[in-house]
Amino acid sequence: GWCKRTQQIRSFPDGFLFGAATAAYQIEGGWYEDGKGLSIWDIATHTVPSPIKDGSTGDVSADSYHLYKRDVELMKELGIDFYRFSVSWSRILPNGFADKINQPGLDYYNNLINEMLDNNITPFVTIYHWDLPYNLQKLGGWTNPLIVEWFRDYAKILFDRFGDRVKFWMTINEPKQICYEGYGSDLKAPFLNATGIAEYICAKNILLAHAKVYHLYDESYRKIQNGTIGISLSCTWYEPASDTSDDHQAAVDARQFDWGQYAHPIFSNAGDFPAEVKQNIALKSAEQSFPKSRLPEMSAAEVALIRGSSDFFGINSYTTKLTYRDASLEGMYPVPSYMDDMGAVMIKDPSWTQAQSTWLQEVPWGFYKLLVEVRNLYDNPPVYITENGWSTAGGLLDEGRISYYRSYLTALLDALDEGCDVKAYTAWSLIDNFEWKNGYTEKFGLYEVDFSSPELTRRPRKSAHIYKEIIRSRQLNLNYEPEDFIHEHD
Ligand code: PNW
Repeated sequence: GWCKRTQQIRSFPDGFLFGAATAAYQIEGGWYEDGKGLSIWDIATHTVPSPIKDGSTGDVSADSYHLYKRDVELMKELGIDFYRFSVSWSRILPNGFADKINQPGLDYYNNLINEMLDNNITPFVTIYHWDLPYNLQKLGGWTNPLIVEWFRDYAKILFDRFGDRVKFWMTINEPKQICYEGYGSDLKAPFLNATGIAEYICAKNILLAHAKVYHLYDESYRKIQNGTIGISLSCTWYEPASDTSDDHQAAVDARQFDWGQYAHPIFSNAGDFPAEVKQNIALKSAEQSFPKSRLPEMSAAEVALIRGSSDFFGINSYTTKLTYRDASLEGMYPVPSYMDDMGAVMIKDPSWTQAQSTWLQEVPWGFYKLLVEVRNLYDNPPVYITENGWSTAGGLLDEGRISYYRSYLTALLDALDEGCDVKAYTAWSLIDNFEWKNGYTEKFGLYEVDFSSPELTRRPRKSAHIYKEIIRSRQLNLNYEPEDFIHEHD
């Protein structure tokens, strides 16, 4: 079981890496500059009426397209080992296809990478973080199997142009959010909302696209460029709401639908979609008179292509949900649907500390259980925590974020003590940014961005001082107080 250590100072192992992350659409701005093409998020934020909570856009955001040198100053000040950022596909390939490469787009990322390297910050590049070229969405986006080739063509250009200096690659950020939130619901662009069908087609295409790019790197670039490449999955911990076997099975199903759907094909020995996912969807499909399962099958060759196609397990983890089975909820979800297929109900525990984001609560023991479960299910793969963070409404004195980072890093240290092979930790996010449908109403930054100032001024929050000391000392000291911060900002 999980038991929070009371030790006040604990050390991270030698070689453990600390970083911070962002994503292109959330920080760059420069949405229509220097030949960039439109992405699905440019289209979404310019739709009338706006689907975004505060009606905002990423047109300018933190303007990292122009202020990247300032961003690198922040990285240096924090002392992070690496910075995880994403490349905007349509900045490199305005039409999505590899026929026309946009030189100013290449220049931007070359300048950013070189500036980081000059300051001893290791670049960690996410190839795809949700901003699909609109031109490809018109052709169905991630539901069109041809995207496997389009994505491979795009990734090849990044390896060719940046791979001499970039040694850490992530193919795709959070397939579940892309497929379920974007295609199975209207939570993310392109708001397709075709649940029970589209998210499963997307899932298979994403796994194949990821695997093709992994093998491209493995076969044609690794020898020369000597880097490492993997994928990141968003992993929520689902805790049974009671001790009944029904609720235990509901929690297993929720985990398998949420992240097992992507992790099992890549990280398990058997490969393919997990049994729970295949069985649930096949059963429901039959009941609903579909001639075959709505979950696309994988051929033996596809299973083999995907299995083992990641050098590390990238985990984005934020929170935990209670899970139960309720047979009387028959008719609660649309049919067919992803939620109905899963057959579990997820709720928040009101006693857990709540962030500004409704979905986010502080549950460090859930993070610990998740890491141990990943160790158990997938033979202890090398794990990079590629996102973890806390939202507030704003302000520089962010005690809630400090408590969250400290409790989650404590859970991480406990997992290391249990033999989990966690090699890196990434804070989300370096700076405040465009939080998708919630616009600028939720702040995740270690640094505040003053979006009302023409300079888009960046200022360190108290949590930035705390994180900086953790990185400097390679230790978690629960009693550390940054004196200078308190004098500066009283
Ligand atoms: C991530 N969950 O999404 C995204 O990668 C970021 O772009 C985003 O800004 C950040 O988290 C904060 O929302 C999430 O299931 C996906 O709990 C899933 C979850 C949380 C965040």
